[in-house]
Amino acid sequence: MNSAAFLQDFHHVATIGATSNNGVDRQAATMEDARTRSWFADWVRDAGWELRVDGIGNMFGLLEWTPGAPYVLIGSHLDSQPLGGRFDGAYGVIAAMHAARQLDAEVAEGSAVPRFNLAVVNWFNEEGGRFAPSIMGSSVFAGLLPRELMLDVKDLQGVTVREALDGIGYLGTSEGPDVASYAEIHIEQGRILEREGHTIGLVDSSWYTQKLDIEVLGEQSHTGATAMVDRHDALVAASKIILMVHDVTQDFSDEALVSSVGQLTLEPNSPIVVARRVHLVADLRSGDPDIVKAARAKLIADIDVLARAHDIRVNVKDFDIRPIRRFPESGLELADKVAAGLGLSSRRIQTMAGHDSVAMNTVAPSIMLFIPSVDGVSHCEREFTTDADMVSGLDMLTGVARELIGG
Ligand code: HGY
Ligand code: MN
Ligand code: MN
Ligand code: MN
Repeated sequence: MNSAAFLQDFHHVATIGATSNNGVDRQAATMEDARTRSWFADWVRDAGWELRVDGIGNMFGLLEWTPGAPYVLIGSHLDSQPLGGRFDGAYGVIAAMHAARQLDAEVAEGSAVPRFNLAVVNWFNEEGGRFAPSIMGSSVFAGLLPRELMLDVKDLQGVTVREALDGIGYLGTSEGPDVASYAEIHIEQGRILEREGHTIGLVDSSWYTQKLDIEVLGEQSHTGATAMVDRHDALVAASKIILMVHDVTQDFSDEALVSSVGQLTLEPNSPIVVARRVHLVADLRSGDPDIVKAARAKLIADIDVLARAHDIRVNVKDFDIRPIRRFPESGLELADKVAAGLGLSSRRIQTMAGHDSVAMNTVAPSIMLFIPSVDGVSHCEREFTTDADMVSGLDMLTGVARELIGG
């Protein structure tokens, strides 16, 4: 395995869309995303693999060893959050490319012809920062989200997914490969592996998550001339709702429920105008679906009381509901064996963050692997993972993919 070439590629891609604080800003279908996409496309073509782009901008590099056989698919996503980290997603794509290059060389030298072919993937819009929901490209590929509807999703400037993908030349027409199984490696984005001193996480399940799309409608007026009794200030009401979303976690045991409002838009957003409209997105997640449902019910009831008290309207819509998904035991046992063979300390772990593997696991047996995040931080420029752990993860992914292709 040429880990130096892998690290060189990783640190090169980290310069694309780099921010001044060691992060990256490569939101889906922006020019920065387009630059990593052309890097991926050139690399795949130079490797002599077939490049395909499907109808929602997912990019595949296909290695066909056994004509007509389905593909083991390995990869992740190159798009990032605004002011995001260099590792989230990109690590998994570049590790998949180098794992595939290694296996391609082994097949070329070896005698055994693999049972399955191999493909690498860069999923479109896993992050959902610009176009919601997240995990969009893999969910369309898995048939969980309708492509036509997703192509009409707009960003805050009113640009649609279709226009943005077409604008960067990645609104493809090909079909993705027929998938036999899927494997993905990703940073943990939490602090369990680091705290316990493990190198590899074997993801056995994902948390129940849902978003609430909240629209607060008050009355626009002059911040100077309007008497306080006459104001219907959407931003004051929205501020109380943001605190409700945070405080509802205290109704449950420590860390059983996590919730935040991460996105807020304000109209008209002028210093001397009382706000007319505020749009919020709340993100609720738990390992127990009943906890999310109970928290949601309490929020809806409390928001209703607040709206009456402030004589304003609040519209709440359920959005992006994801059930708990369990990964197959056979994949966990396979990964366990590979980790042991490599002498890498591993443990089973749940993921609170969403991943493309969670969508893929609905259509093909999937294996999701983690490597440690320093301080457990992610979705921020301070995100960090050591070269040593990245190389261990690359060895791990290569070992798992070698088993899955069945040479
Ligand atoms: O949805 C997620 O949790 C992922 O980070 N995009
Ligand atoms: Mn990710
Ligand atoms: Mn992410
Ligand atoms: Mn005036």
